[in-house]
Amino acid sequence: MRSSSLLSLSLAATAALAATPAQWRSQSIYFLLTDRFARTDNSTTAACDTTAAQYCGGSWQGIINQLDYIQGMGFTAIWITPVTANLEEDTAYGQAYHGYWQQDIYSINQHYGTEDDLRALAAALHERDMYLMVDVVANHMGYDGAMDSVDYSVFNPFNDAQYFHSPCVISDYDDQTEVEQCWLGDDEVSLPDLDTTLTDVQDMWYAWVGELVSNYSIDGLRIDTVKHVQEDFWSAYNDAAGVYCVGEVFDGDPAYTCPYQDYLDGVLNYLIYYPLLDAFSSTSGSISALYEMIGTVNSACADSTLLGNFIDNHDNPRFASYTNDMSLAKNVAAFVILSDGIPIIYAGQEQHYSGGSDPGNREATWLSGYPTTSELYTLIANTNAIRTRAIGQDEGYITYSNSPIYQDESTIAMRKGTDGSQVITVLTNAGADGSSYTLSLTGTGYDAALELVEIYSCTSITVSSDGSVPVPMESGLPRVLYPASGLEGSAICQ
Ligand code: ABC
Ligand code: CA
Repeated sequence: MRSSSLLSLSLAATAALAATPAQWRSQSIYFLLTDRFARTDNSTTAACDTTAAQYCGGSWQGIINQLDYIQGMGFTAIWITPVTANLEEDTAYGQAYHGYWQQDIYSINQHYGTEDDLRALAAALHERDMYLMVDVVANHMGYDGAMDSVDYSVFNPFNDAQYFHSPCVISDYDDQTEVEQCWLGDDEVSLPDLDTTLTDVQDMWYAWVGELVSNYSIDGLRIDTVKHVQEDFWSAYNDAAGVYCVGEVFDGDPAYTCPYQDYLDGVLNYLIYYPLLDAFSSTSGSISALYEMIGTVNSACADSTLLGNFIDNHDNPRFASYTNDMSLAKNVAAFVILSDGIPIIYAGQEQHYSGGSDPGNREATWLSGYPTTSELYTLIANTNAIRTRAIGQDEGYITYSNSPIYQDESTIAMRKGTDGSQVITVLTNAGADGSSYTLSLTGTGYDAALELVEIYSCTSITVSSDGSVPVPMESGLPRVLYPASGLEGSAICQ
């Protein structure tokens, strides 16, 4: 007994990368629904009808099998959906294939594999120096049936009504008391809302989260439904987890969302999400609103470099459902990766998936056959590569506040990184029909006569004697500049 617990302790110590906020800042995350990314049998043809909302057979072992595909895009971490055991019924909204309808927090969801498979996933990631982020839910459990019909005895450990708020529906999202104390879901699938102000409930969650992290060598957590639990619950939860936590506060208002960063290491960047979507989902989107929000987030949030950036996720229609213009998809992906914060790309985004609202946005990735040559796969790989290069060469890159240096009706340029090795990103919503012209860009901080490389086209550019940079714009494509000397010895444009 004694020696085996010592053994597992030492195994955990070598396996876990013990990831702090500072360590996560420089990561790049690939987000996937375990049920929808890859199957144990490596099938690329197994049917998966998103509308049917049933388990499609994705597994933890399947993820292990496809780590080359993920790492090949330059990702250093994955975020997987919740791992706890969920309700088993086929509800009015289908099965709990997404994992957010938990009933037993001490058992894992066997549809995805065994406990050993989950441990093997952590180990396989760590072997590649990659991190594992797991999604966790503390706000609620899940039940197939109406709010007033819940049989609380099915829950483990919260097996009695005393652990929950009395049933009521969140009807007014401006009423924070309702948002915290009433229930998500509806009378088809109710989400019994835990009374997270009770010491008993808090103690169970804090103990549970610490055990989960150490049992499975988890490096970070994505926390669900953060705005539905009182703020002061979260500091102790984050502490008990002992790893970087990024919370989901589904709200685009910095005044509402930023304060949660005083209780959790980071939050998902719903602040940038809305203006980013607007700016690039059409050729008439507002660049200035995006430009402005960059500054607002910088001053309103405690640390913009610990936010989680995204344009696609499983709750919102995919970017490509708004526009099929590939150049716009490239620009928006470049923004997600090269602005402040930790990039998060959602599985299928690299194959230009275009599913609409939940459940349409949860396509099975395997149906594409994991091609590594598609346009966005390559664009994402190149963009992660330049970010990783800058992080490696410039100690100040990752904490440098991304600074917008130029805007016009269709263009935004941003600078990130300290003098001499800054990355300049020039994005446009001109679209694929956009004209070819040379943008004379000032304010980059580059010295006159410096040799630069535009990393997507591998074009050499020389900074003019007056310090301006002639940026060749073409067909609405994004442009990323880096000093040529900084690329020597790398795989970028050599
Ligand atoms: C199921 C079915 C769906 C069906 C639905 C009624 O029931 O699958 O087909 O339409 C899980 C599953 C879902 C499932 C739900 C409910 O459970 O994944 O498939 O839907 O059973 C998280 C997760 C999400 C998860 C849950 C629940 C929570 O990411 O995948 O869903 O564990 C709210 C929550 C947020 C939650 C999201 C889905 O709902 O706050 O935590 N996500 C407003 C509100 C937000 C609200 C949002 C969407 O609407 O303020 O709080 O999110 O309903 C901006 C504002 C925002 C505003 C938006 C619309 O506009 O700034 O505040 O958001 O301008
Ligand atoms: Ca709640």
